[in-house]
Amino acid sequence: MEGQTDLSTEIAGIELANPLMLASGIMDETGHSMANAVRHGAGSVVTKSLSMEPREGHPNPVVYEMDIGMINAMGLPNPGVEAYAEEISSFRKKAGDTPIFASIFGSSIDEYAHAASKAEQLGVDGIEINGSCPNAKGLGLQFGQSPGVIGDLVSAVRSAVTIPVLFKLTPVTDDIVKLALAAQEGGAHALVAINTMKVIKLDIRTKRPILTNGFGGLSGPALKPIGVRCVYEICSDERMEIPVIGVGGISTAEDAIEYMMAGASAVQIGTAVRWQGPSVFEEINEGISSFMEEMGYSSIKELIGAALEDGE
Ligand code: RRO
Repeated sequence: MEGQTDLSTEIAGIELANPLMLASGIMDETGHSMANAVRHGAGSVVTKSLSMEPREGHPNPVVYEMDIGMINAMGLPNPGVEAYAEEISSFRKKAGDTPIFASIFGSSIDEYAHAASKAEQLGVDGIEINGSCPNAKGLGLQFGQSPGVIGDLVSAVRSAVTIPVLFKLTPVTDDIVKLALAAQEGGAHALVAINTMKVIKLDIRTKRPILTNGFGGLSGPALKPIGVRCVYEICSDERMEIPVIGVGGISTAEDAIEYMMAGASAVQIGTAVRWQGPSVFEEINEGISSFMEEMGYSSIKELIGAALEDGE
């Protein structure tokens, strides 16, 4: 509770003190940095994407920054899920039982399931399946653009763990609702919409892409209307039963509220944390509370889906 306003929400039976989550891939390399996001007001965190084996990622340059957003092609660098055990326990020591979700990926459905099971053993509260990284052949999008593959992937991960399973969707598709329904049918407890948009930035002097990987993923303000549209489309579909977490370009309370009115039950913040630091969580929580007071909302749950046809 913040003043008169109740910011608490729930995802797949997991209680969140507020709807703001640290998105995967930003300031989540250590238990300390994730706990710092919580200290500054994040209601939960997502780890960087973890695989069974360690990965170095792509060589520099891996990031291109613009006013309208940021393009990254990190290439899924991570120390491997088992090596991450100390980060989870350091997070627990500092942030208590604040929910932590492990983002996982693999090069096969079996590897995804195996990584999810290892992550559960480390004591995380839920799994976020990353089937949507645009930055490495064989490690992301090909698992997340076909409804059939999504269904098989989600059900394999569901069978491998007992904790809630979230599926993170790509915007690189002509029908995100179809992908969302496939994840729901596979047994996902919740969806995360969206990962970054596949883009390219060219250097007109060298006539080559600026990032070593060529393509990259666009995040930040330019992604927001795409993310809001995806959440709105998914949540407008009568067949959808599971909650959706909105992500893409959130840097203000207004952005977070817009996503929630489009149907999101919680939101993730990444690029704004990188640009402004973790205090952005405090600012956004305060902004949401002020808006709720001004508009006469007492629980944030009243905002969820308020802009949809059958909303309030
Ligand atoms: O590591 C990355 O290049 C990366 C990942 Br795993 C992802 O899911 N989304 C993204 O934009 N970059």
